[in-house]
Amino acid sequence: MSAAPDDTAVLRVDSDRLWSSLSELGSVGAYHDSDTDLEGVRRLALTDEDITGRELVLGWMREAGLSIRMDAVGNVYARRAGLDDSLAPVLVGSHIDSVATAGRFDGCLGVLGGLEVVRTLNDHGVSTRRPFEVAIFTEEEGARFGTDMLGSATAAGRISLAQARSRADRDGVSVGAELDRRGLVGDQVVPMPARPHAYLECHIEQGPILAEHGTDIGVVRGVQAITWLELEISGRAAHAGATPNALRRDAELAAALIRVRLDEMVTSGDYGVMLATVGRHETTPNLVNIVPSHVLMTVDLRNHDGDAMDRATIDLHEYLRAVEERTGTTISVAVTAQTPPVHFPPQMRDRVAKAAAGLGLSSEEITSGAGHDAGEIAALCPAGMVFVPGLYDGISHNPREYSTPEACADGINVLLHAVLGLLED
Ligand code: HGY
Ligand code: MN
Ligand code: MN
Ligand code: MN
Repeated sequence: MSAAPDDTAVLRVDSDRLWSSLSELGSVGAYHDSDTDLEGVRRLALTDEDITGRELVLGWMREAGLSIRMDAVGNVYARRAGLDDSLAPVLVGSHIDSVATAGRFDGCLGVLGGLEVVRTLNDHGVSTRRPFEVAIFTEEEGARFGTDMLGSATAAGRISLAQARSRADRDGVSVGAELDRRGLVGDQVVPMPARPHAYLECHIEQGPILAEHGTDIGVVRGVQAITWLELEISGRAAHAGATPNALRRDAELAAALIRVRLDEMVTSGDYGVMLATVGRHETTPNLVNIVPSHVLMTVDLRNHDGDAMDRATIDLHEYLRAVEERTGTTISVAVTAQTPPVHFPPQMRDRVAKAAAGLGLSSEEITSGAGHDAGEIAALCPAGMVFVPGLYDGISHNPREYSTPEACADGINVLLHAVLGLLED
């Protein structure tokens, strides 16, 4: 049993300290967002801003007495020893890389919340039977290197280290080159050599449900399936005025037909509750009087139902063939991310629900719309997530992303009390 000098049931995190950590990290990669006239955060994975953010958080972790190790894809594991240090650790964490138009909470709450749990245990001289580790996963967003949850997927073995290192950004810079250049290749191998005892991640909901219901905590039942495609549509540049319609191979027409078809697939209900997004779209030569010869477009599909997602992906591929036929273009498809739905085990959901109840907080079960590192680490050990509500319809991947100091502290108090039980398993 741990030598807890005072009853751990009364432990609470330091809300001001958590908030100031979120604010300070949020100032790294800050920019003025002209769309919202707000200060946004831009800390794409393995950029100077991400490295600066990592160094800030690693400094705090060392100050908190944590021993730092890193794996071959730059994931950080900061460890607080247990009384029996031979036992598998309880792991918490998330990511601090961001999308290009981010707020201060996505991912950061899970990493800094884990650090706040350590600081709180330290403040109260609480020792724990199991070791406790806080992870920072590399390139969770996929915003720079184009695949979702790259670091945690490599740690869990869904993608190989070679696949991870070979992912390249739009300038052709690879993950491997960046990791090597920045000295972020640790001595720990991937997939993770030893499975954690359990994993928990606190994250903002990034949607409107908890706030609409006035619920304090989301007990996450799982993560929906994700499929990312990169389509390269090749047609032929031609004069906009002199080329008869029948002779055109218009890449933009193909792209438009695909986008409308995606909307039909979503609104038809034929594929369950599905979402489709074309987030990236580049037209060449992008000039007023030339029929576009080339379009690069991404497709992001989300679906709660794995079978419906598979059907949608097959039907979309078939539709692309019909578009080629109709427009005389050729369309190449790269699948850049593909994850099935993930279901978190009842025992982890119970721990989160009980911790919330013990703190007098209301909670409800919810499925995550967004992908998370927890969805990857769930392949290694029992995993779970704690959601906190956001304001403004829970908007995220937008500088308007916001949650309150109270909601963040509630979420991390739930994380604290859920892990305290796991640490004594
Ligand atoms: O794509 C996602 O859902 C996550 O934010 N990376
Ligand atoms: Mn996130
Ligand atoms: Mn995100
Ligand atoms: Mn995520």
